[in-house]
Amino acid sequence: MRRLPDGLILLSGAAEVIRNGDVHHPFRQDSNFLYLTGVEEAGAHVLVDPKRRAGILFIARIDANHKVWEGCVPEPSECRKLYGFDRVAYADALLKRLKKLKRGYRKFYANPAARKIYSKTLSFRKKDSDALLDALEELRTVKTAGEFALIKKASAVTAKAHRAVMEAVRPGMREYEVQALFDSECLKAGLRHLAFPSIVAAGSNAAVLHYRRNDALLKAADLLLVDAGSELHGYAADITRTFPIGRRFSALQRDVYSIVLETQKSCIGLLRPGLHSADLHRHSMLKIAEGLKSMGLLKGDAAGLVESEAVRLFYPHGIGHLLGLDVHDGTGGKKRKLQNPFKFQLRFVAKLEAGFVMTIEPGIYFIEALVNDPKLRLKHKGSVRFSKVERLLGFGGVRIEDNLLIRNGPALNLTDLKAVPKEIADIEEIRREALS
Ligand SMILES: [Mn+2]
Repeated sequence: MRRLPDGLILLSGAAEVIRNGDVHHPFRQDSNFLYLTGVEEAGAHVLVDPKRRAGILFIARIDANHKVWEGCVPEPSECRKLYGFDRVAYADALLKRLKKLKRGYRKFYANPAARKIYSKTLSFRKKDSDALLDALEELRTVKTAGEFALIKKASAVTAKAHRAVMEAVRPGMREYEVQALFDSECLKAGLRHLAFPSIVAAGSNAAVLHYRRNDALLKAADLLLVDAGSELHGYAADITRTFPIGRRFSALQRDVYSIVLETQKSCIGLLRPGLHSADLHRHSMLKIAEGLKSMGLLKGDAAGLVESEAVRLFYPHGIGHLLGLDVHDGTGGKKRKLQNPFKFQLRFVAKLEAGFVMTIEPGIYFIEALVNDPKLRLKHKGSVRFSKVERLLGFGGVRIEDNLLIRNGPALNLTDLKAVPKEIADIEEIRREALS
């Protein structure tokens, strides 16, 4: 209301999506709608009337058939208590209400779902809708104590599920067995949705950044990368661990893992309000460039390897992202927009603020599509020892990811490192016990 005082604000929740025939996809509420209302049921709308300083929640009126097949949903009186709205009505009354209210307003701020449904009743302008989405992105970026508590709980459950996986993995299993274990640990804790499909990538599959096939065999000599997170009332956790499927890291695995771990810890140490995400990312690229140099895979000075993006052949993603109702949360709205001062690509460009929750997740991968790309080979022939790198193409990759709260002073790591360690000695101890 403060941000957009001159117009009527209307948001519709997400619609149910058919999977096939009579079957729907599991329902997930639109994140902006969830942020404003907390309503996780389909068929809801919210109307904000700044002139009367009123917010009204509209919920679906369900019929007897719905009650027979799907069961009941909360009545308006229960919704008032559940969601903290003074006024709750049925959605079939919304059209009439809009017709009455629209005379008092010249602007209508609506989200895309509401524009689709009510474009015959109200005249929407794209510009106004964009202003609404921008205001919401701006609001959602700094987390309140309540939001933080939900992310913290999701992160705690996620860490425990990762631990269960680390203790249960055996050579000869399939990736989907590991996925089933991770997912069921979250479900058993009452967190019924995952923030994204779990990535369980053994050996060379870890070189696929968003690998989803999850059907390969686990071999003792390989590493297993698990990137997965649960969701609580829409708030996501996102943790990655990479560990040996056998008892120990090989010398090569240890070298690669150590570079990623040192990079991750070094980046976490830099986190503070005011830090530019581009500087943070550049720091991670430098650390990885230095590490790959020490392994004899890159040559030249580290700053030059960052500048030429040679290091991106092995680390082709960002250092992290904001975490919230979307696992890749928005970066703060127009008000926070900054230039990327460097030439390398970057999606997350912002100055960190107290109240941001973000991931720190550097990685090193040996990706055939990059290593064998003729243009990249030509461009980087002076700085990449391709003959050595080619021998590592079956390796896969290593990524280590924790969830952090930015605050005054050192950042708070939400990932319980006792539950799900990342030091080599601690991981090997768990693996040794698991396989003995
Ligand atoms: Mn992530």
